[in-house]
Amino acid sequence: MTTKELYTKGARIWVEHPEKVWESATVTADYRSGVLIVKVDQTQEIRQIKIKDEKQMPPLRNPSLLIGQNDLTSLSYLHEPAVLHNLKVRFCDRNAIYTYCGIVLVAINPYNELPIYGDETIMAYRGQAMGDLDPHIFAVSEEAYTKLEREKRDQSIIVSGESGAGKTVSAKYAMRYFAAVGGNASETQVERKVLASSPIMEAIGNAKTTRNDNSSRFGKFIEIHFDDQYRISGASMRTYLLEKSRVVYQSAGERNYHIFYQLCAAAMHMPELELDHQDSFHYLNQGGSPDIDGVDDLRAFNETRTALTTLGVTETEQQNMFTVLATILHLGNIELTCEPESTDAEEDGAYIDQKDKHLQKVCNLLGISKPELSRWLTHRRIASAHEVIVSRMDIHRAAFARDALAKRMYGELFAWLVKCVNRALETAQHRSHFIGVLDIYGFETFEINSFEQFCINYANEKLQQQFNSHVFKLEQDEYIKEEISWKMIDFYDNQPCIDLIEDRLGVLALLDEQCRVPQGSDQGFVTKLHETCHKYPHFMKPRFGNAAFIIKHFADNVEYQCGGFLEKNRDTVSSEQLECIKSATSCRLVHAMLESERADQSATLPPPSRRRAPAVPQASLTQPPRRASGQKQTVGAQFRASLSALMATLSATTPHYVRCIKPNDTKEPFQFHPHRAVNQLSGSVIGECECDWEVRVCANERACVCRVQTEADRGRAVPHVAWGRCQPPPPPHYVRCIKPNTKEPFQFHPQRAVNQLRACGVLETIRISAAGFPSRWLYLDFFNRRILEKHLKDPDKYQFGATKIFFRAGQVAYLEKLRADIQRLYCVRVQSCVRRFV
Ligand code: AD9
Ligand code: MG
Repeated sequence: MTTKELYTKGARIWVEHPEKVWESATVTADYRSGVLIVKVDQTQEIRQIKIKDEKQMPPLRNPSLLIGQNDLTSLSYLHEPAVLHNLKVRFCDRNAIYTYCGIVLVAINPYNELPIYGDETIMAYRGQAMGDLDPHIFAVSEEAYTKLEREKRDQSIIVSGESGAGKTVSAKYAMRYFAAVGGNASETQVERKVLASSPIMEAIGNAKTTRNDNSSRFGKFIEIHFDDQYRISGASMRTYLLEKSRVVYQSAGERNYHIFYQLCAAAMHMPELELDHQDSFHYLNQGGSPDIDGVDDLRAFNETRTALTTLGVTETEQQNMFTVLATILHLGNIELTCEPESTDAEEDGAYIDQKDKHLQKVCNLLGISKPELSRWLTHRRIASAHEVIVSRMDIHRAAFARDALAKRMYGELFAWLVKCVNRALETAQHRSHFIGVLDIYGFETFEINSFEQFCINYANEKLQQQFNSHVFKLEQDEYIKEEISWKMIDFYDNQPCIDLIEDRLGVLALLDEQCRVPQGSDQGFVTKLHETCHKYPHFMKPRFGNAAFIIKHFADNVEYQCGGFLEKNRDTVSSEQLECIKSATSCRLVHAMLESERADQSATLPPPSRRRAPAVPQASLTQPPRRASGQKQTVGAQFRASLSALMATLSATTPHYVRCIKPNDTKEPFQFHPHRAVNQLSGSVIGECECDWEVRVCANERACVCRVQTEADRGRAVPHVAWGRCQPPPPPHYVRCIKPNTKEPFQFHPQRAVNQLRACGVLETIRISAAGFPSRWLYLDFFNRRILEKHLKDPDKYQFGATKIFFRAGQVAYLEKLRADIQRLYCVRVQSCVRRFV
């Protein structure tokens, strides 16, 4: 079909809108070269759209018949507005939070408890092929489990999305599924331990942020091991990039890690820790928002303890752990002043009052010397080739050094706990396969982006590369299997962007080099970048200023401010302070935690041959591996090594992707009726639910959604939407009782959603699909419905495969339109016959 034939009067299209992103419009006059006249459906505004290039005509709308499908790739026109509209219809009108996009499961956060995760739902999905039932995280988990059995190949579920989009919740449901189907009828020890690892990791690695009350501040990859009988035999976990800065600083409205507040809530039960109310600690009160709605920290503390006990962390180990946490809090309260104790002291700089009660408490808790700790909190030692100088630090440097010590202690405690969890999960039982679940931070871009965003976006760049090549390969495998001729489809390859980061003279290498030179500085680093990296197509210098650099990532261009890059990459702490802490006599854990520690010598420049960090497989960022020279690896180098180990693991598995989308920033739930949503297996009519809202099953007895729009609708005919209209009703039937909140309209912000869809590669999947033959029909389905050659004149628009017919984008919509036109004509004729007859 030519452009002129497609854009005739009455054609339905999408036009851009600043807030809604896209809005629907109708062509009002047949298209003539250069101008398209349309009427916007909602406002009735007439617009003239100038067409410079006919390849960039406004996107066409799909026939209504195709809207609301379970799988976005079954849309005939595959483009951004079609994806957005379909997701919106499903989410807002049908409250369906899950939608497939080819091999990806798109999950939109409902911000409310839904009755779709019970054991009966797990059993309903057990043994069902993907596509037989509504899209669900359990369907993806089932697919992974079945493939593990059938193909005897390791599997992975990769969950991504921005903060608060629902990654951790999705990962937990996937693990719950495996625990249910891979365990015995009653949970055995191993499954209980796997599930108990979540509250522990959340206590020490999650915190309240402005975006999520339970935000994970680290990435994790959990492998669930299965034996020959496909029963869970153990598990293991790797963690990535814990946000340590939170231990000493929180922005307004945010909190430190949950465990600190839990500990303070339980302070009266542990007087030996000499703790106080949470608000009295500098490390806990900076955000000014110490509570979380609906969370009782004392109760959470007891849950953490129970989970620790389940995982075999002994009472003594737990006590030691709390001692270290209390030490960190007291350390943060030690007051540094510029006032010398005696008036005759001449030195300027930082002092600590020897009667400072928090200094005393730290020393009591650990059993360390007070003069020694006080000395090294205010002095530093500088070793040169000829002499060793000990000098008093200024107050800023002293506070910085103290905070660095607190961060290091917390980081080491975190790493130690991960080891404990692994010790408990890695059983001696036989392990033949695993399913890995990756819950990792999605692409981030803020007003000010720093080293953390750089690392996160680097990780996403690697994951996206793996995703693109996998989708692309699957697509082409299908063409080969169906024996249709195909041409190479080009897809966006991130390698040039990864090169910019990883090359011998790339961002990471230049950063490491700058960390090693004696006069290295953030500014020196960025200047070197501007000089060296301008040749990379993915590198840009900002238009204004010299303190930043821009990387053109697959999802967006991100400007990184260089301030703090060196310090964060070095992550150093005073070796004298560390030695002092290690001399602890009353807390054995400190030794276990710091056993890998050695003095930091970051100011020394290693010989050139050793400048490149060797890859450390399986390295976790929370443990500081060292180079052969004994020098600590930089954070960037460790992250790079742990990412490449992760990629190697993932590429040996069959991946499954879950992309979580955050529908709004205000955490508005859709008001699912909390106490009565019936999950019924028989499919018969439900009647009324407790809340008096009507619940019905559609006349055709398919699973349905019954919605009550407003209070006034009660008792009247309820609009309902049948699920899976084009497919036979799936057993079992689900009925969702939904009471939309009339005061708070369902919140789906298209602008926010579309950015996330772009960032998490859903639109790239669509693009790869659309470049090939996105529509496929089984011959049987197609039979009787189409007469191909007659209507599709161009043979490039379709191909006959072994079992399916493959269509280019838009062809099914075109055939549907012809069919609808013929039906309309037929109806008109019948009506006129009837009229004549009457
Ligand atoms: V972060 O990057 O760790 O800050 P996540 O992990 O993406 O983030 P999380 O899973 O913690 O987000 O979800 C945030 C909140 O959304 C949860 O605490 C729930 O209140 C809510 N949520 C997410 N998914 C669901 C769901 N399937 N059903 C109900 C959900 N609520
Ligand atoms: Mg999370």
